Amino acid sequence: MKYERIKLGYDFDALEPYIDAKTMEIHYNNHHAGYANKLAEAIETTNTDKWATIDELMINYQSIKDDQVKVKIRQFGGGLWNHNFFFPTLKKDVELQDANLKKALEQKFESIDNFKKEFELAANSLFGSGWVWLVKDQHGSLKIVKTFNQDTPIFLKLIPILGIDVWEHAFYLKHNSNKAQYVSDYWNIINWDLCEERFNN
Ligand code: MN3
Repeated sequence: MKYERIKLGYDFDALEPYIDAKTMEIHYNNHHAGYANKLAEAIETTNTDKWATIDELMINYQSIKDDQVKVKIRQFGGGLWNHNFFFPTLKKDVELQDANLKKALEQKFESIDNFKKEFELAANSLFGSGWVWLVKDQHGSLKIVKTFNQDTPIFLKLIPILGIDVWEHAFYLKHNSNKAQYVSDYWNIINWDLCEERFNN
């Protein structure tokens, strides 16, 4: 397969009790694999040789002529890209270091608590399926953005720092309809070291 899934890099139960093992297993083995497989199927007869990576594909696919293929790349390529970004962002017991990202967050949102409040508000108010992201724009400024379905922030020329999957499949087994609890649990499983790296790059 040309555009590959990332390895999960941790056990399904590594994020317990915030995300349960069964949810992680289904999310990674079924949903994520499904996006990768359906993308491969969708581009079987389309020449994507010039785009070696899923990043390049998602930034450039609009130049493909076939509208049906474009829709599928948007959906399944987006799903592959978003989850390749999301899973490594999750790790327990990592503190936000007193470094560049923290300073930028405080500058933009006044405090980390305030950033969390605004991020949670965006996630809890997202209607339907989608994602909420902390991104850096082309001027280096931080902002919170939503994308719907499997649209990616890189398509909008934004550099994602972290993101939360607010599709029901990401939380429903454990949290049921309590999306707000899933969103607030998320703060316990952020790999802030990776976010710092993304911010500095
Ligand atoms: Mn998902």
